[in-house]
Amino acid sequence: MTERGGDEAPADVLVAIAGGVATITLNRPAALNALTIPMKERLLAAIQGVACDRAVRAIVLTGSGRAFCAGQDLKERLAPDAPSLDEELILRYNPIVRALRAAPQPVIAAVNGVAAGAGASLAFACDLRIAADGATFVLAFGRIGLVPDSGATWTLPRLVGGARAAEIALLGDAVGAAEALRIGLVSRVVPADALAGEAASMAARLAALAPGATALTKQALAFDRDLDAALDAEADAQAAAGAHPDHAEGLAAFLEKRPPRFSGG
Ligand code: LHQ
Repeated sequence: MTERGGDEAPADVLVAIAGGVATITLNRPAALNALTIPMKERLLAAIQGVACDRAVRAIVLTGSGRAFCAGQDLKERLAPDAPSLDEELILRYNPIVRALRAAPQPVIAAVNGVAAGAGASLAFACDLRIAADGATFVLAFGRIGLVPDSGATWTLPRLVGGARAAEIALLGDAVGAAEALRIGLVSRVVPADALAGEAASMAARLAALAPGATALTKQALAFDRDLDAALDAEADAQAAAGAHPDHAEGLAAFLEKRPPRFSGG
């Protein structure tokens, strides 16, 4: 396993790479992994770093301790020289969301506990969400006189539909794991002590797939497309995937009843 951290990066964002899977862990548990400016910069660097690592074929984003991420560190906002809100979004949050969406690898949010504010938005921006049974999602913005950000106004209605998104975003009530599963906000809920294993096993399955086709599927599933654009994009993606040797290898493996050996690239 490759560990990045220690001398190379402060420990509030950990990156571990093993078996084609990069696990990025928000690691500021005493503050429920609330995001400071340097932590956001390290998170962006971590995502960008693993996104361009050809050995990485799936990414897991999770938190240490009892929270996934409590969003913006609100104490930092009280500093007299705190950047303006829009500057903070444009310079630091939006690039993180874009990096999650632009990464060719699928990103699994392993939501181990509370995901609040921009912490919930980060989970919404991932390709897959699995949750511990005690996890909650809180669009806590209204409580501090802010509006949902970091993509949540765009991702949440597309994940759960407009009616539920309006309740979650406007009322700000915590959505528990069981409710999140019921409304399609997450695809799996497991006992807390099984979450890391579940995420690792899902990531390992993703990592064994043809990476080019997986990247194309991720792009094609981007839910900002209208149907016509999606149909065109599916055709383009299929042409690109089909032209890659991994497609021929996958077909051959199926016909020969053996596991595929994807070359990637
Ligand atoms: C925290 C935080 C936190 C600092 C817990 N900051 N310390 C973007 C643009 C720019 C700026 C503005 O924001 C944004 C986007 C956003 O993310 S805005 C939304 C920010 N997040 C929130 O409003 C959530 C605030 N936190 C909470 O509501 C609660 O802490 C939750 C519901 C997450 C958890 O509640 P509890 O389980 O009861 O835990 P707690 O409240 O006791 O927190 C434990 C510790 O973590 C505590 O520290 P302490 O030293 O007292 O033990 C909290 O102060 C600290 N903490 N969230 N966001």
